[in-house]
Amino acid sequence: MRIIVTGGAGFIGSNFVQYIYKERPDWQITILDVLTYAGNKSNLPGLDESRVKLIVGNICDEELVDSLVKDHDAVVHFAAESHNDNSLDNPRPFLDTNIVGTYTILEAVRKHKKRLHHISTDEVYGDLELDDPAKFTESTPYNPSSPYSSTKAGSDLLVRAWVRSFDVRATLSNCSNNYGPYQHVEKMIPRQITNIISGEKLKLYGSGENVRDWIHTEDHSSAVLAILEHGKIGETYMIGANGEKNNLEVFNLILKFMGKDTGWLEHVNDRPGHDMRYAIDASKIQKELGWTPKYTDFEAGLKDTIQWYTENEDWWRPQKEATEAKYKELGR
Ligand code: NAD
Ligand code: TDX
Repeated sequence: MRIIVTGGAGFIGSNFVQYIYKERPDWQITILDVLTYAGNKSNLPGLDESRVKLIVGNICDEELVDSLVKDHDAVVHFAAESHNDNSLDNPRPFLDTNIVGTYTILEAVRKHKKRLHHISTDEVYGDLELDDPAKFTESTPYNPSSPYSSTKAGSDLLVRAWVRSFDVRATLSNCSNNYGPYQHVEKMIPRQITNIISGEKLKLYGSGENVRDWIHTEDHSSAVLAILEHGKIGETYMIGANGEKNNLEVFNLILKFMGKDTGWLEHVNDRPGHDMRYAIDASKIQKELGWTPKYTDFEAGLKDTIQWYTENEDWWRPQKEATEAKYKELGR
């Protein structure tokens, strides 16, 4: 099997590359990544170049994408602009990468009749009320809130249309919030951990009652592999690990595990249009593909993540100043 992993130098894509490298030793992996601020070669340590190749290039580059897809069996498409706060500040790159980039990949897999798995997010469904008994399922109507989630929704709809109109062999997955090592310091959990290490306060948006459904990134990777190998063409699979927690709970855990009191917590301006709650019903992938998450103890996973950021300051320190300067401009 020869696969292309787009966005394979980002947080989740690089975890997937490492996972496949370990779990499928006979596969050849080509990473296509333009190395934006979020892509980092050092997310990919210890890989043998005879099995993993990094092509630095843009998924919107039709010629490049076409030439790579021609020589591979499947594309696993992680590449995206992925941060809501950035999309609220400057939506344009989200339209280019998430919409035009996905279109470019679809046209190449259509032409060369290759398998595609498209990575998406639970945010395409909008948000739930705190007391809503229902969770997101594969049939929840799309209702995205931000430029980020609306471009991800648009990319999902393109994939579905290419399946129906052109018989493209594609599957989709919509996963909840990931955490773990190598996540960019702009995202909630790494931002707070690295703030404490830097002597800065934690920055909580609004009241902190917003709920996210946390999953360890390696569980996301194992689910994607299950879909790639056993998923039914044209189907969507929700990926989640029953990890609902409100933001204040997560902040309090970070404070506790890092030995700080609530004086370290600062309430900052809320994110415009801030989604209240995400929650995933993952029963379809569990029943149909037999997938189950391995990292079900969130507190243990969070402790490991704190330890990783504590021990890998060389990795995150170069991103930190520019990230916080951007937040300062946004008042968050
Ligand atoms: P990330 O921002 O850490 O990584 C994105 C990667 O894509 C980077 O390496 C970047 O260089 C690359 N990239 C961006 N634009 C590109 C382009 N035009 N051409 C080639 N490469 C490009 O993102 P992530 O958090 O790892 O998310 C990966 C995927 O998973 C995204 O599709 C995202 O929507 C989805 N997702 C993320 C989460 C989460 O919690 N982070 C949850 C569900 C789904
Ligand atoms: O400093 C912060 N303080 C804070 O309270 C940051 C950065 C965030 N937050 C809040 C906003 C959200 O309620 O924490 C929650 C999580 O925020 P993010 O890490 O920015 O994630 P979110 O907006 O939920 O989106 C994430 O999950 C779905 C990923 O970034 C997306 O790529 C994925 O699609």
